[in-house]
Amino acid sequence: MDKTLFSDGLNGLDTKNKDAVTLYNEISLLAMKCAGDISETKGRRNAYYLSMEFLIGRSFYNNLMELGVLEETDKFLSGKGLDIRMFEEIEDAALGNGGLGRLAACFLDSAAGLGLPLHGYGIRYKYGLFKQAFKNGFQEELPDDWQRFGDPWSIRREDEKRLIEFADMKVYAVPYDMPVFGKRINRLRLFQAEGDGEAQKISEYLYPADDTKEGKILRLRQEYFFSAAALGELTEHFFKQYGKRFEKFPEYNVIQLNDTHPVICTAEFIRLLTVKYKFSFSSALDIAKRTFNYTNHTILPEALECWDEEYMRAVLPEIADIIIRISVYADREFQSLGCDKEQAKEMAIYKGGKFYMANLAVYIAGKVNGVAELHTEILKNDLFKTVNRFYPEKLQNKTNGITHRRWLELCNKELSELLDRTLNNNWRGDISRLNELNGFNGETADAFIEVKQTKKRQLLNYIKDREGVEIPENFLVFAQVKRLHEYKRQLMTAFAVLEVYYGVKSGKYHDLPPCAFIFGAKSAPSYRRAKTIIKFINEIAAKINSDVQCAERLKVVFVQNYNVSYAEKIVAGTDVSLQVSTAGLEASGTGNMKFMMNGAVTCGTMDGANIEIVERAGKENNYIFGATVEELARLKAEGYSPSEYLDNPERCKAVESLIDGTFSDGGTGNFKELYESLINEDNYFVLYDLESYVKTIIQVCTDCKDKKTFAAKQLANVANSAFFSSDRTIKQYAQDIWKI
Ligand code: 26W
Repeated sequence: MDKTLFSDGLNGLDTKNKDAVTLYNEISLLAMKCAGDISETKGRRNAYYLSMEFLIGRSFYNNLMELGVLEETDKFLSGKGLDIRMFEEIEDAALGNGGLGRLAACFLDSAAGLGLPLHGYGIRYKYGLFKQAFKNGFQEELPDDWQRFGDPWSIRREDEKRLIEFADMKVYAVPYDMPVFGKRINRLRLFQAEGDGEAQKISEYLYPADDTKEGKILRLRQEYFFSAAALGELTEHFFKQYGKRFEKFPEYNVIQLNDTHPVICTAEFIRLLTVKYKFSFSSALDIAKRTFNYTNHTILPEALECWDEEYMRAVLPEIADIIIRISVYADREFQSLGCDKEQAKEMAIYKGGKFYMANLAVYIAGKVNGVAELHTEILKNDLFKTVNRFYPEKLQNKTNGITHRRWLELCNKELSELLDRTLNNNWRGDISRLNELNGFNGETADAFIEVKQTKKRQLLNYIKDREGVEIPENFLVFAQVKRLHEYKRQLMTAFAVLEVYYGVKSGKYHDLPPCAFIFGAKSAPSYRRAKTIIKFINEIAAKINSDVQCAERLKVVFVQNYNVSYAEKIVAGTDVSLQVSTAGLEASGTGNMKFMMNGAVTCGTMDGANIEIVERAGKENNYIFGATVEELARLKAEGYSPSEYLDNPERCKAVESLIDGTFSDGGTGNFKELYESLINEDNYFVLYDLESYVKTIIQVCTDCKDKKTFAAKQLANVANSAFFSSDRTIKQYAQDIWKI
């Protein structure tokens, strides 16, 4: 980074009567010019992260921070009477849905920060995840035209475009390079589809509505489009440098498949080696097995992809044939290992006219990892138990992490500066040194309380501006922010809040300190129950916030268009992080780690990474409740009848509020449908865990009255959060899987 060139350029900037967008582009382009090129990659092994989603968020502040010029830019602008926060109107690049996509972005940031060569390959969607607005409490989806203000942080590489062929169309994959700044500069290469009519649709929308045949086919095209483009260029670059000796390809390239979405590229790789470079099928297969690794992110059956052969043949007949050939090889291999028919069937890649992409991934991948200890145990003992039996060296854990640059240094400058003063060490360069905060003293706790109050004030002011809901800053702030899905149990929180509300009104919780519940979540457009839960929570918020009897006691707000930038404010200003998924269903969670690093205690179930968070920060510094995986297994075996758990009047009143006319679902009948799903199924054990959830919330409120003791709990979470930096995760991938 040529800082002199940047300073000269910055000070030479004429800011008079220029709007935020113009200044945004001028400063960003100046930074891009001064940053220099992608770091050298030749002559050594590079890792490549193939993902359908990269939830980058807003690049401006993060990139200027990484380039070491954020402070200077801030000062320059305020010197001109301008506020650097004016760029908050610039859209996030929301090229992802949630956890899996944000993890990919954190990984690229950490690899660059650590000076490791990890590059991303993905799709440059014209429209990212929809913008959410509420209308009468219902979610509305609006197009997210994230490039509206330009995209100064990408460079179009017209000369490197490549033709991707389907049976029924050809399309150009045009690369756009986003540099990833850190100790070295890595590259996120996103492909844009260009060609006639239908072709450019391939990169138009993230996650096309997959509840139609066209949607499914389009999704399949997307998966092949970007991953074939990636493999096309990686094999071509290798050939140019090392000729046909592709048995050496794995020495220079290691490829991580982020879930099953890019797994089709393993077949494309074999197609290239056999058709273009004339390798035998078996040697191409062998090289593939030494190149690819696979990360699983969910055990939910509906998220494990499988493709109808009919769909695959319609657009990629050669690939279909190759996958079938791989399946034959795999089956033969299973037999040679002594698998019985049943076991071979369980691992089969192609059966019954369907392609099981997770089985293809697990067969080809040298290493397969889960994303938290519990998740990996479930993979080993359940989802992939037969694979684990016959390929014991394949499965391993890599607990997720989050980049502490964005999720602490950038979003919480005040806490970062407190850590600078208190630790007086290079924690920013080596995050593991956060643990020297353990054994902190009283004055640190006081300073921390100060910082937490500042961040809460900023957050509540932001919410007041954006949502029109006023929350006094003496309120204890709970937050549950994540994708809306039944297994994450936002509905259980809604009932718990209602029980607290009824308890405040009845006087049962007369000495409860004032508390606020912040929700943030988007529902998939086609997910009816999730949208109903959003409406229900908005109804509850409207009722509680307008009840004068509770004005100084209880507030609820559902923030609109929750995204990465909103998350940066919420994780910093929140006291209590709600992580209440049904045990065994949240593979890891990563929001939980962001809250922990910013000094929130976790109120949660023993699920995903919550278990490791509590292990490291101490059970006594967090609030654990709810059934464990083992308990739920027993309950399922015995038989679970949800209505048995409506024995308590407040609980009953809270749940019945869905159908007793307390709230309106706009005449859709959705509240009744939701109620019946609870009474008859309750697949996520909401009614089972609700009692202990309410008890735990009350316990948190009781404890927070002793400010010092509560602050000590929060600080203990900060002090023990280094493990959850993605720097640690990336170091483990680099050592155990990528060998870079
Ligand atoms: C059907 C709901 C659903 C849809 C998509 C579940 C999962 C998905 C994705 C395929 C996978 C995903 O986003 N999983 C999330 O990945 C995060 C990063 O590893 C984890 O922290 C989350 O626990 C996991 O749900």
